[in-house]
Amino acid sequence: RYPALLTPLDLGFTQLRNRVLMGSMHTGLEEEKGGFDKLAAFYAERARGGVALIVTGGIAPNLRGRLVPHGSQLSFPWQVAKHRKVTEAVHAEGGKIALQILHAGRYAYHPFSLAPSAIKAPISPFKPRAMSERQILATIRDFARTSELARRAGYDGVEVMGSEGYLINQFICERTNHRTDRWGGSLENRLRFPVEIVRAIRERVGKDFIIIFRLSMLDLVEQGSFLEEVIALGKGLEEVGVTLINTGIGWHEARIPTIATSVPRGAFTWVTAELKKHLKVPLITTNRINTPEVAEQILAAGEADMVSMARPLLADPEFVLKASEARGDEINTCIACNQACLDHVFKQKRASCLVNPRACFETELNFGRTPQPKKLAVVGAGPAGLAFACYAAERGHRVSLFDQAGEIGGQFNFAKQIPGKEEFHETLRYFAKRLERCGVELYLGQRQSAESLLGGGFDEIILATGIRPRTPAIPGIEHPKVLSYLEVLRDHKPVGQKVAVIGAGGIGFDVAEYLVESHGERSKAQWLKEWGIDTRFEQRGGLMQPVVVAPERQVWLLQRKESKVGDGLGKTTGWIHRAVLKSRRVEMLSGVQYRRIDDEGLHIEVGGVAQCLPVDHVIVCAGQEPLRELEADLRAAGKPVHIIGGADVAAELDAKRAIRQGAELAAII
Ligand code: FMN
Repeated sequence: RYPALLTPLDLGFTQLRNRVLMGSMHTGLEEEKGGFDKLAAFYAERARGGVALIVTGGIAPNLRGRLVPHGSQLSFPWQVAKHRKVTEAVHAEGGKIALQILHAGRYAYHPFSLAPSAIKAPISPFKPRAMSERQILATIRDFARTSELARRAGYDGVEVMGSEGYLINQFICERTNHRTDRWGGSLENRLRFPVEIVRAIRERVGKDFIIIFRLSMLDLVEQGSFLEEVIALGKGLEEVGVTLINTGIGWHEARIPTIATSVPRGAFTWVTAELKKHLKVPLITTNRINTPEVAEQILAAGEADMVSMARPLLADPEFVLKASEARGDEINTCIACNQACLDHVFKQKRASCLVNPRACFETELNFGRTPQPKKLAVVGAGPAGLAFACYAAERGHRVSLFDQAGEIGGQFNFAKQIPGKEEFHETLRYFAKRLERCGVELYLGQRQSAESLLGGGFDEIILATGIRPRTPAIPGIEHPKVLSYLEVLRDHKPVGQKVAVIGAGGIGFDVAEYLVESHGERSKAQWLKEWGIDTRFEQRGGLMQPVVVAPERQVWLLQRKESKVGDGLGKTTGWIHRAVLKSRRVEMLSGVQYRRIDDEGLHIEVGGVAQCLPVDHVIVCAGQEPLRELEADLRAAGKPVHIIGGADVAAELDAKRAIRQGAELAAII
């Protein structure tokens, strides 16, 4: 099926069973009490699903290298036992696992951070201290000691985190390395730290232990590396015995998206492909590789020797197994939303996955067969209803799923039309296939009444009926130029050239992007140009002037709140949405008072100043109300009713909450 993907990789002293590496992900379990038992279950499930080599989330080699004060560290023999739980669980499933060693350098979120030079990172409030020669040598020894302990804990190797702007990356680039001793200045001096780390590790662990180096091949920051410097580092690492080189794209402080859903699939594999021309060790490529087809294409084209998939293995632990059994259409595809993974980790919460709420909850959220099969009706086939219906049917319940629309998906059907959110199509494909496989009886295009439901002989009824957009009380709100977002995204009503969007939450942003972006197919090359990524390797760090794109319309995005527009968006993606709208010259205003809507346009007041926006249309994205009309009659008839998804809490449309709530109810019903 996928011959390149499923071919083993011979590393000389050991073999990998295929070309899939599970990319490093810090999950938050590393620091939780009892978290390593949960981590063991999490990784074991991925090993069982066929991935060849797993890389753990970043673990610090010493105290000052921790990302956060209570961050995970492996430096002492007494810390080995808990790691052994993880390695044994993975080996029992026929997998391999490497420990990632990550020293945060100036990205550390505590006042004891160290870096090559005392230059504060734009994304941290703490200024680091410049490392002394003694501290540098001690840190190199710490990497070697952690590697030795990793070996003792049963790991098959380590990955040295040399990218994304962390300590090692800070030594490599002039941006952050202003030293004048033998660790700074010339290229040879700047590369000394990474090379000496790998040399020290190799000396300590012997020949038959995997050492991966995650190398920043495209920094995407000013004063980043040139291609020649990246190649020189790769060659230096080869000389001291690195086994595999993994790709890193973009420092955390870069202002270019590298993993968000709007990043095209496999957008950066050309970078690894360029390195392949110059290096001998096997190379791993990464970022937004989320289907077996994309992975196969990259490997078959010889762009890399392995592919790394991080989030796609949160979404579906059986990714490789399904691909190898020609069940690719059953894969729960990563939509790169970051809402439950990266956004959680940044808020110090346990990572999970929007499309797979079991991720990192393998010991807690389980769906065993029910001893008491029930006849269940689910009303509404949006995210909450779909998740509930599938899990409940898989547990052995008899489930009928109703929706008045002619297709499943609810609000996902509107999200999928937003430029850059096309991945939602995959979630709908996945659920359609899963419904079919688990035997849910699906009834589309018919509206259910309480009577029809009561007459159906159901034991319990689950209302996942979603929401209705809220209409704010503004004089003139009934004017024909006012449209709800559903009239735009669902009914495709024509929209004029000048548009005001009322409400700057997630939907307001989506609608604004929908209005300013063109809707044709956007090529990868075009995307790279729009973000100013130099694919010719002529510029430092891969940066060049972005190509400016003319917006399709003139749009104002307005909110009543005084806070910055977009403040409530996802931590790791909100800035991208703001940057896109800014580049499309969308006027974003907060603290807006709406006065009236008439033939002239939308009359508003901002900071005491009245003005009229001369718009053709006003699109309302001002929140929503739960739809649960059926509840009262069903309850009055004594029927057990459960309410999930937007019908339960409508404040912000939240697919993560909806799917999780559907799953959790299905686990106990
Ligand atoms: N990369 C690291 O090198 N070390 C980490 O500790 C790490 N933690 C991550 C935690 C989460 C929740 C996520 C989503 C990503 C993390 N990454 C980390 C980045 C991933 O390894 C990977 O580069 C990124 O997710 C893009 O690949 P993907 O599209 O396959 O997910």
